[in-house]
Amino acid sequence: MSSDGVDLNGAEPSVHDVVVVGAGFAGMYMLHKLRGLGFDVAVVERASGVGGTWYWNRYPGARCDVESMQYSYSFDPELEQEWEWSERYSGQPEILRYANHVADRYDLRRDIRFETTVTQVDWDDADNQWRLQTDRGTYLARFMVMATGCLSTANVPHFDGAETFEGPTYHTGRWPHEGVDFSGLSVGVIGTGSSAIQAIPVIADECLELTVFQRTPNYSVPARNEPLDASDQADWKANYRERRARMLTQQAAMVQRLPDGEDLAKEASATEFDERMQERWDVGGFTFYRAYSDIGLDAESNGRVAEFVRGKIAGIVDDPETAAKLTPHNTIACKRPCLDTNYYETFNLSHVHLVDVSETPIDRISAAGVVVDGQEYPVDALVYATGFDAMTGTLLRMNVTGREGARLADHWDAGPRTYLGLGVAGFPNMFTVSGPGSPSVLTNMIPSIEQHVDWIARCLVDLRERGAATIEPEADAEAYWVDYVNAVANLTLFPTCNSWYLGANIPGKTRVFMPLPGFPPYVEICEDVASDNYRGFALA
Ligand code: N01
Repeated sequence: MSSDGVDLNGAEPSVHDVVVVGAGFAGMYMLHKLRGLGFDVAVVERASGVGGTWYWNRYPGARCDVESMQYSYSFDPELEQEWEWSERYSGQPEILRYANHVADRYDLRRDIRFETTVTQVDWDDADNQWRLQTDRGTYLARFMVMATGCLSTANVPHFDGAETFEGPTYHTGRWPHEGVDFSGLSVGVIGTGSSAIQAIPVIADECLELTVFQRTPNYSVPARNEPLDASDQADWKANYRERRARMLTQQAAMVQRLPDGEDLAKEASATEFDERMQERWDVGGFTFYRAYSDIGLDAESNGRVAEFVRGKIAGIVDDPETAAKLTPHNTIACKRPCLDTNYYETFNLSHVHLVDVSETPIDRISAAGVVVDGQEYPVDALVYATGFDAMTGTLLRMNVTGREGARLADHWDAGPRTYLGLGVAGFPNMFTVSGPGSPSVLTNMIPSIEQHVDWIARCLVDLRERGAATIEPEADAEAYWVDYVNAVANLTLFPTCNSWYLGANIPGKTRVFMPLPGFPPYVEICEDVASDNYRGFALA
């Protein structure tokens, strides 16, 4: 775009009240909500379809760890009633079908520009509007909503020689749409996070040989996925309003199959502790981590739970040496907890091999495989299950500049700074859905998204009614919020190990705990801020 407003691509810029970046669950609901309130909204999306995370993450075994009846929109009771889920936890194809159903049902596609990548985003101080340059033209809008997801920029670590590998390589977060056939192949998987833990048993079923390169062993708890019982589904549907309301009172915005334990793990007798943990191991899912109130807070209690899982690994994995390699010794659940279907069991299969790269990192990738400690492990195909540049990666890659040309990348040089995870000082009229500093990835994402979208929509209506042109966080409010998020995180065990929550998986990324633990108090603060004349925001 030149200074006289002519689009350098030759076309007139597309002008809207609001431009939304991303057509995942956040962008779709934002569009629907704002459209209903009379705003002119355009959504830009780099993919060729809706669904965000579920559009990209098509790796074998991809499945949501949040139960289907809770991992769905609540904004329309008719939608809730008409959609049928088939399993306790939905697989990626079913969630993507749901996203497409929502897009069709609310006629969302007519305002989404697919296959459009944002390349530069600038605030125009003179006109009080955002200019988004994309590879397919320019957009002008007074407001901009970043619905770009928390885990949307793949992390592909650098390995010497990677370009010389002669077989195909895949990243779990950019899986080919046509699928991959591993039958008869020797496959290597790098990484043992949530994605790998889901993918490894499924790939192992299909391939000839599987070699897993593990840098840090991970705790995983059985998901216990199963077909969704029709009466369970009917029960949820009959009680959706009460259950949705209860979800919002939970730390992670989801209700568990068993009630949260209110007592302390370190005070439980050995028998009582084992019985309770075993019951939760058998029930499956995140309820395991809610057995006692102090698992995420107290090192001694956490250690007892970790030891319980270590015992399970020793019991499941036949070969003691492999079991020892698979056994983690760090804090349990300070990395994102994993759920699995036969993960540890998979290492009992004779064609599945585990290579520990914790002490001796991967040297390089050769034409024929992966080289560790001078030994080449031949593979025909290589899967990078190496995660994402979480929470900030996508936002920073869009080259956002705010007031007086200040760069978001500079403002976030020492870690992301936001107010409420919703806005950034010096970047007026820019909202981030599930931005750093909000509970986001520590919760069931869909209720978190709905809470943000509803808050932003209410804010835009309030601004319209008051005739205000801009809203932006005050620097003091932002500084207070950054300190608050750090203080809350430091009350927990989260900062005690290297996780992507801290940015520790990306070389050179500043180590700061990015999400805010605790959904209900956060929602209350957001409500309070809005009701108190958007306390901490400057309106002009
Ligand atoms: O990524 P990760 P993910 N050499 O960052 C390893 C969500 N999710 O895609 O631990 C060797 O967790 C790295 O090792 P280390 C969920 O929020 C949800 O699995 O850093 N290894 C680690 O083992 C999840 O947390 C669902 O030492 C290297 C792995 O790669 C998030 O997405 C399903 C390496 C990366 O694990 C990300 O999960 C899947 C290197 N140079 C994902 N670099 C559901 O809801 C990295 N690694 C179901």
